[in-house]
Amino acid sequence: MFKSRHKLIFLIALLMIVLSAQMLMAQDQEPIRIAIAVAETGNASLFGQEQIIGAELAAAYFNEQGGVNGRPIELVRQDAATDEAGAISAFNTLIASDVVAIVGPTLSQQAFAADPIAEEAGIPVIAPSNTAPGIPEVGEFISRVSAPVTVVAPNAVNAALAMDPSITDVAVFFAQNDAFSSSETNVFQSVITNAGLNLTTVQTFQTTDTDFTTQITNALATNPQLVVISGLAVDGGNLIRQLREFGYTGLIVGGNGFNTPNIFPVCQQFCEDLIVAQAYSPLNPSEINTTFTQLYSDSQQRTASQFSAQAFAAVQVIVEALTRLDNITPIADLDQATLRSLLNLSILAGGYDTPLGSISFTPTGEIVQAEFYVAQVDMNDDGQTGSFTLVGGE
Ligand code: 1QQ
Repeated sequence: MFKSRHKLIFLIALLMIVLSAQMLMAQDQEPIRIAIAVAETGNASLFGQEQIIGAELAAAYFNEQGGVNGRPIELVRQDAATDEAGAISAFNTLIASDVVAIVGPTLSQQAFAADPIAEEAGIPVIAPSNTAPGIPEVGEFISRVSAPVTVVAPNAVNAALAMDPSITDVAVFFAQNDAFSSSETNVFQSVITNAGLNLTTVQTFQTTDTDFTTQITNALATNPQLVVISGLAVDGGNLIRQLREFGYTGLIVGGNGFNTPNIFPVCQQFCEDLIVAQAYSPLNPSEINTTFTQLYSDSQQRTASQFSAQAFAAVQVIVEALTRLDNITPIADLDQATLRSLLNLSILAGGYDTPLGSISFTPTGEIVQAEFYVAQVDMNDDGQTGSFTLVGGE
């Protein structure tokens, strides 16, 4: 008895020494740098803030799990701002640095300008939120974890029609200076006309607009029972608020630009009942999503959201692809160009259990994802906070 207790204490002590030696080794090693180049300034920072949260939660979590075979990862933040110039400049800085891959930029409009530079330089880019058609096709090094509008957007209109089968007349609004909004509206419009509905008007605006009086007056003159909007968070949120202030009481479908709790303070109580299709649900019961939602709500005191989950998934894909590569070819032995290009192949070859569910990539870098959702906004009495409540899954 006495002997076996000593043995136990000895074994525990030994285990503690081994564990702390491993931790010291991991700390000693040069970190592997992964870039996150999203909108930290400008209007798209309403998305970018959520993306930074997701990426940082992933970096902390995977470091706790041992990083890449014991080597820690380090996130390198480079503000890609809200325009093309910001994304190009961030990408150029990162390409010239020692990062192995880039997660970014936030907007498709920026990606079409910056991704060709990364492609030319041979650095893997994982788009965390670019949903316009044609993004992975920019080149071999470009992939995405954000399912395209062609797959996601139809679910929102279908959910609205299921909620109110008497809808016949639909008005559409879209931001014409934004690549994502222009492609999403095409999807919305074909779903509407294919369903035999009457597309009463198509109103255009700019993502920099703040006053939508003309467009709203035009649209309301056609008596729509459903309004479908493709825009970004600030312009879109203001448009919704003004639609309600002008007396519109029918259903509103918003596109991917409304997929952040940061729209709540913009449209305030008028966000209520907004219908949005989502490529993520906090209710997904997988182990990694349970971990992610817990980490998110502990740090943010609110429910995890799509853009954070997608940024988390992007970092996770890179960490797991690096680990797989390292198991075959020690990455410490590779020069930068070889590492970046083998990492890209490893990214595309893998399957990943992420907060978005099980995902993989087509050879061109398009995400393969199984589960999509539709949510409706439920605002709290403060008119500033609220939540996306699931209305249907697919
Ligand atoms: C795109 C989008 C935006 C709404 C991302 C924030 O989907 O630009 O592709």
